Amino acid sequence: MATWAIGDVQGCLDSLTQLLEKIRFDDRSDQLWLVGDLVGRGPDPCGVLDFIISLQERAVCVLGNHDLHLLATSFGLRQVKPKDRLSPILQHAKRAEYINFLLKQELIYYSPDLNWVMAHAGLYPWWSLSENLRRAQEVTHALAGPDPKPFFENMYGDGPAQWDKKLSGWDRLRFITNVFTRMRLCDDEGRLDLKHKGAIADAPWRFSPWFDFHNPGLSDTRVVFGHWSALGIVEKPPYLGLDSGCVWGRRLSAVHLESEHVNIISVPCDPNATIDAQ
Ligand SMILES: [Mn+2]
Repeated sequence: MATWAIGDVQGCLDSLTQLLEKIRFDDRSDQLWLVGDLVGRGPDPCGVLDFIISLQERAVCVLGNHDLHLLATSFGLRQVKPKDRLSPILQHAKRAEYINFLLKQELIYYSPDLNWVMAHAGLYPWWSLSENLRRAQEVTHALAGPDPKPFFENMYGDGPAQWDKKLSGWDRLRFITNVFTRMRLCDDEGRLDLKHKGAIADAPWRFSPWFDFHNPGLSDTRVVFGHWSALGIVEKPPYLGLDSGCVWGRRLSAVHLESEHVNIISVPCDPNATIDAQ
């Protein structure tokens, strides 16, 4: 059996299918890790969700910002923008199945056996692995609880910018959610910049990628993440960024997690698949 992690799919079912053929994914024995943003701006979000749901325990997902945006929209808290191809899900007869599936997914997944951990945007460098896992659980409980709507009513916002262990209530859950699903840059006091999406060279003064800050609390665990398509593949041990811009017509990438050395396998993607790219 093999375990493969796959970058941000964003509703690009054709690219996912081609990549799984290329890596000879066996849905009877292999396991698939998906770094989040399963849906978003690509053409077939329902097809992607149908496939992942069909894999049952052979697929492991973490939620990305686009997945959370879909959930907020499903609770009537946001309008669907044309560039977000979410209407096919919201208008589908299986809408409830899709939404309930996403509400049960985690923000972080950790395999002690493989010694890999996965989060959509990354891990907060000032939290140990166990602190990252515990804090992600706080959000998971809010999503999986009897009434997730208040979480989504309070989810949007860039503040608080800095962690304080005394943070409580929605501010605390919003900071945690921003770390795991939106973070790209931090400063050396742990403040987040959630505006910048582009190249590292253009980052605001004093801010650097979160993976540039050494985290002694990770020990030798490796981290796979997505979310930052402008960078393409990031290989900075113990960190591996897998968002190679599939939805922008670049590539969809996979990595075999049991291998000691990182060996990226990818397929080219359709530059006409997204509305923005047309
Ligand atoms: Mn994202």
